[in-house]
Amino acid sequence: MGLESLRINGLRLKYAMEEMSKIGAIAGGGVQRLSLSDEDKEARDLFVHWLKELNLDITIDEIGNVFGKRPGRYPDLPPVMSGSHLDSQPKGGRFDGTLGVLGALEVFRTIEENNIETNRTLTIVNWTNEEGTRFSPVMSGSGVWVGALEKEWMYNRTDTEGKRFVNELIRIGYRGNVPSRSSEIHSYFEYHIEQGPILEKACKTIGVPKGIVGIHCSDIYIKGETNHVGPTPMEGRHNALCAAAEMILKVDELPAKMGGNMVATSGEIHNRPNSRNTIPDDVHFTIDMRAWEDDLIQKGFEDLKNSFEEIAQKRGCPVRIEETLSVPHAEFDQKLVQNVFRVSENLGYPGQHMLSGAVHDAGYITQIAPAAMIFVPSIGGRSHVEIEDTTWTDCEAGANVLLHCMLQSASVL
Ligand code: HGY
Ligand code: MN
Ligand code: MN
Repeated sequence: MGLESLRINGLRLKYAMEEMSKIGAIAGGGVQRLSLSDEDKEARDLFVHWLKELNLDITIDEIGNVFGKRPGRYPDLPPVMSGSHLDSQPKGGRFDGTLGVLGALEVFRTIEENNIETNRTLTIVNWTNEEGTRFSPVMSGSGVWVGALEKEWMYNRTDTEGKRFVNELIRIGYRGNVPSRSSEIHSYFEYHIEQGPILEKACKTIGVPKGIVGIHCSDIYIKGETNHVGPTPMEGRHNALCAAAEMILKVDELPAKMGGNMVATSGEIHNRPNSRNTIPDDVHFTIDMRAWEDDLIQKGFEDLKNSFEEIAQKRGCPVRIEETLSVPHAEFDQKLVQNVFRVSENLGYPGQHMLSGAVHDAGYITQIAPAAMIFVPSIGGRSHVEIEDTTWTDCEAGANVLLHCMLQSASVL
């Protein structure tokens, strides 16, 4: 059988997805596997079990990234890598990240059962804490691996209960002893659901992003003065939650003011003492800004800082602004992007060039190696929600594209 006619096993991929979806399953049909939780550990254990079945050479690094290697004919050549993440959003979907890990696993299973020897080594990876919801920031496993984030800084990040990242990593048994430092790789492919409406609207099967938007995350802390809500006159109050409310509206209004393709969101807020009859004096909220144009993000952030200072002064509520993450937009390797598009069309799947508005570990990988992504449609353009869905036919199509992209790259000497 020529390699051109090789296809992955769609049913086996569906079965693996369904097995993984049982871990952290929630009532609405989605999953909740927050990074370094018991559910994350269980998902990792199942992944490692599947890697062992394939006799892969498994390593776990100091930040918990899990790698499985299938040696090629020339093991000294830099490998071809693929993977994504098994952690999820709170009340998240079954496909985000998991499809990229188990899609790559299905590619490895297909290659193994057909006894295919590749020139280059193939590596599969599950990156730690891609979602960055329990421990910010996003993409911390790949960020440390490429050297964009400091390992010690990440170790000391805490969740809302004050638990440290490193302690939770040790608790679930995934602080490995291999240094988390990138090694040379030939090419990286990440398979993922689109998470937006473009492919469905265009009736296309495979999305081929040319890159990923830049992201800027910050944490805002406001101090007010607490008091009883009844006897305290309205005049002279320092209500930290009211200051936050005004600031959050500035965030929502920012993209229209800045133009370009910017989006800006405040998605998380902590209000203390959070009592209906006490004036709030301590508020922490987050900002997530994204745009293809990096300077737009910077200008937007300066604009917000000015407005926040004005609001803080007016309300007598001092504000502290902490920049948590700033990652410039990432451009994928043009040759690999063209390969993904060509492979899709050759397999009979209509392709669509696009941009990624979600961030992915592949963005960090562009800092050290050629990378590209493969998207499949999200039903209704819904993601980070329990009803996130993609048809099994599309899941199979994307995995076939991944298979042939990896085989092609792994044959290059
Ligand atoms: O935030 C993101 O775009 C990703 O889902 N972590
Ligand atoms: Mn993802
Ligand atoms: Mn996500």
